[in-house]
Amino acid sequence: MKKNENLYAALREAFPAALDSVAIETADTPAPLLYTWSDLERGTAMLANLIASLGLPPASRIAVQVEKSVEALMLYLAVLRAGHVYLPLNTAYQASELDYFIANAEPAMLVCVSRHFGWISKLAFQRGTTHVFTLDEDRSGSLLTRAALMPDTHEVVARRADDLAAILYTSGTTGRSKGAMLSHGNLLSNARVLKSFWGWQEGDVLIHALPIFHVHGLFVASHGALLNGSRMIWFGRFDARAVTQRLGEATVFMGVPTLYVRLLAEAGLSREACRNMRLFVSGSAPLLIETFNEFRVRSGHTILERYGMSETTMLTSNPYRPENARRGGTVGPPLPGVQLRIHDDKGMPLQTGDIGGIEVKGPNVFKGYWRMPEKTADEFTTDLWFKTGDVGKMDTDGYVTIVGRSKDLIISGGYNVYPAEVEGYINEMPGVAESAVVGVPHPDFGEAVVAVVTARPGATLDGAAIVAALKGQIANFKVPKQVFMAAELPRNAMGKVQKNLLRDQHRGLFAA
Ligand code: MLC
Ligand code: AMP
Repeated sequence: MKKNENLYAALREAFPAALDSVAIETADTPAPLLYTWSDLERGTAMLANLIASLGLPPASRIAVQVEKSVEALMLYLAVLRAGHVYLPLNTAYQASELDYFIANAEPAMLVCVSRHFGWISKLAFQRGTTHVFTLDEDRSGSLLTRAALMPDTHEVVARRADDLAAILYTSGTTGRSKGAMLSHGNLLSNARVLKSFWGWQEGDVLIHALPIFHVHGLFVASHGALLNGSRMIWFGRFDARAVTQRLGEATVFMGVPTLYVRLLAEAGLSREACRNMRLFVSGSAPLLIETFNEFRVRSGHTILERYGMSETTMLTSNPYRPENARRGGTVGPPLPGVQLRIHDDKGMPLQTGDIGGIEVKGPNVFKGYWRMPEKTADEFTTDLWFKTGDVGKMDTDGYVTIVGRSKDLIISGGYNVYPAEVEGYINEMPGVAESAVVGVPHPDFGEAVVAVVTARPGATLDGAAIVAALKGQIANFKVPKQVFMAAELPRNAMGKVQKNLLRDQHRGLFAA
């Protein structure tokens, strides 16, 4: 009989023999909660049985917008187990963003926090969703109440490597977000490569302090610990002081650069605090060389920077060994099994060391954008390499350096913001003639969103009012930290807005 290629089956196989040992310990609940491996197995079985009892069509999308909790992680695992497709949504997304995701993905089932049940369930039912449950941070809500009535054994539904496991929405440079379709095989192959490449070993303990609605926290961090049968110290939200206090009990930490900047601001971050640590990983946004160097001095550890994206999970990584081969400012060579090449904008290969578009191939590369065959085709070359939209170079020894992006994208605190989307909302506001959204250096978030807006003749506009209006419409992290009014936007001879001039003009806005 063919082996079940369901990702959950592989994770389950990696659970330690002592199922009553602790798998996850919460760090910021009112009292610590201990979840054993057996709790994970039984809890995900009950949730998978609940999902199965709904009789959803095969490969249904299950959309989830809830606060981070161990139960939310179990829900993800249960969706895998039940053979459906997990669709995580950032908790910052607002009604219009959610309406789009629901309309586009047509989830059969949705789970949200109870305080948003009224409006979200209305949106979902209007779009054909048949079941809406609630799950709150304190483990209350209809999802767990219903799951508690279910049997605690469940046979993992058979899936092939090529079957869909998750859809992750990622914004587009033009138009609306696209759902990147990731298969069980995409996720498992990447998790296995990282397990061996990063030297996961017996006794490892992961501090998990990232959100679980994006690749970094949901896949890279969670799969890493689960596939190694390793304990996690689980933070619902990142708190630099609290994390620093727990570092001594851990061996692995993963963060976006903002997390490292905030750890460095803690007086308690020292070699002694990091005495048992084996590995600090950074990714999702560029890590400043200053942060890399300062962290090495303060903690005695060299951060390992890696590079990836929603469509591909992890692509490159600095070496695990030897530690001094980790080069600041680079994202390391391609991971085993990943092919990476640098091409010019006409699709021609470039010489080693030349700067161009990064293109990739490998078992980790996604299956395409959900219901967008044309967009999928646009993002692949004719010989089927995925165009990342990142610009970089590769040295003679294979190390990749990212120098920019061909896509107009801002990465703020590890979250992606597409200027075109924010400009769209601003341009709709009464009295606005046009707008340009740019990213400027920010000491905490790496880049911060800033907008420059021109008014229609006769209209009087106020930057603060624009910010206030945007806050009710789009996720908070996309809202410009500042809006400037201008008589006109700078344009080149072709009439294109010169965003580089705006970036230069406002570069010092958040100088540390
Ligand atoms: C919060 N705020 C942000 C922000 N996060 N503003 C800009 N950028 C961000 N990333 C704003 C809020 O809107 C709010 O504004 C104020 O800051 C305080 O909010 P908060 O919720 O208290 O913030 P905080 O908890 O401190 O969150 C900061 C953070 C968080 C850095 C911990 O942003 C975070 O967890 N980032 C990690 C993102 C991540 O996991 N990315 C991985 C993507 S996967 P106001 O105005 O309301 O006060 C990927 C692929 C790969 O990219 O390679 O990994
Ligand atoms: P996302 O769409 O959220 O998956 O974001 C993916 C993007 O994050 C990539 O295309 C890169 O632009 C960026 N990214 C991820 N890791 C790194 C890194 N280590 N350095 C620079 N940029 C990164």
